[in-house]
Parts: sequence; structure tokens; C-alpha cells
Amino acid sequence: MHPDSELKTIARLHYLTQDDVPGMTHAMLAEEACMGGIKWIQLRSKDKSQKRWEAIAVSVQNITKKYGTTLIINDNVKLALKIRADGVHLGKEDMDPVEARQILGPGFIIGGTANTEEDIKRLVNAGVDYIGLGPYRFTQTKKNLSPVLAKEELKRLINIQNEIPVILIGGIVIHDLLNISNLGAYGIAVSSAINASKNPAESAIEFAAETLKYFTNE
Ligand code: TZP
Ligand code: MG
Repeated sequence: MHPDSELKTIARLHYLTQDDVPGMTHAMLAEEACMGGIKWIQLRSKDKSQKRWEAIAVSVQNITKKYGTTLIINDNVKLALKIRADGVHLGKEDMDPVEARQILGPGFIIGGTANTEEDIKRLVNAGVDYIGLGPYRFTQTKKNLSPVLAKEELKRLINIQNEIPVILIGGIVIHDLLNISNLGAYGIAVSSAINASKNPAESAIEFAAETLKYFTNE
């Protein structure tokens, strides 16, 4: 674990924005989530020029600053550094977290994606601040999704180390929270269950409340 890790609080509920939500910009999605009590937003936008990506990120950061919400940028270390976001989330195709740490220094949060035991060990050695593990269920939100992990395998992977918090991801719906907390996960990451719901603001409130119920900070 990085020596500064204890200074960085990792939220139990991570909310991911999404492109192409009808009638909603990333900033609008972020604001509904913040109003619903979500304290951690990952900007997840794909296939953008740096210029467009930065404009979106700044518009989301205006919201997260207003609400005191943590802002994580997906994929893009350079952008996170430029706008001074709180951190980055790096998938297996993205920059190596070791290199990201060299660029960002100790103060930024770095999260990494894992689907296997090998991924987890690599991320722990790299000194990430949290691990996103999945997929918990099939989801259309991510292209080239890795195979869904069986519950027993998730439990094994969550518990092979207890240094770095493990956040489950992939198709998670509100009724999954009890099972996920029973597997030993630290928390959850959710996108479409909020973004595609009839009332995203209400779903955000519901997820925030249920997360408090099942994932405690004692
Ligand atoms: N990584 C694994 S599944 C996923 C990512 C980014 C998508 C999460 O979104 P949803 O809509 O909650 O499945
Ligand atoms: Mg990525």
C-alpha cells in the first residue's frame, strides 16, 4: 500500500457517468448523482478528442467541486493531472499504474481493473488505492467485457488480500448489495442501474441509502 493511501478515503459507492444517455450530459448526470448523496463520481467517456474530453471533465468538475464529491477520470492520466481531478481509473489496456503513479505522485487516487488473481497481485504490487473487480453480471455498458465471474470465484478473489479495497462492478442492481457485501467486497461501482433508470435522481438516492445499510465504515 502506498504510504499516503490512508489519507485517501475510498467511497463504498462509485458512480460512473456514461455517454449517450438521452437528454443528459455528463455534467447533468453528475449533478443528479451528487444531489442523491453519491460522494464518488467516475467520469467515463469514450472516443473523445482531448479537447472535447477536457471540456466534459471540467463541466463535471464544476459540479463535483460544488458538492465536495471525489472525481475520478477514467483512462486518461494526462487529463486527470491537467485539471487536478482526484484520481484516475485504469483498465488493463490503459497506462500501467506504476507509470501513472510516477506521473501523478502520491496525492492522486489510482484505481485499477482486475478480472483475475494475477491482475489483483499486479495491482497490489503497483500500489493502487483500490481495485475494481468484475464483471459481477453481464452488462452492455462495457465493450469487450471479460467473462462474468462466478460468485465463489469473486469471493476467493476478494479475499486473497486485505490491503487494498475491492469494489465490485458490472451490471450491479440495487438487489445485489446484500449478496455483494456477503462476498466481502468493500463496495460497488454502478453505471446503468442509475443512468438507465426511469428516475436517475431517485435511483441515486436509493443506491446511496442501500450502500450505507450494507457497507459500513466501522
Ligand atoms: N467494467 C466492468 S463492467 C463495467 C466496467 C466499466 C460497466 C459498469 O457499468 P454497469 O452499467 O453498472 O454494468
Ligand atoms: Mg479504461
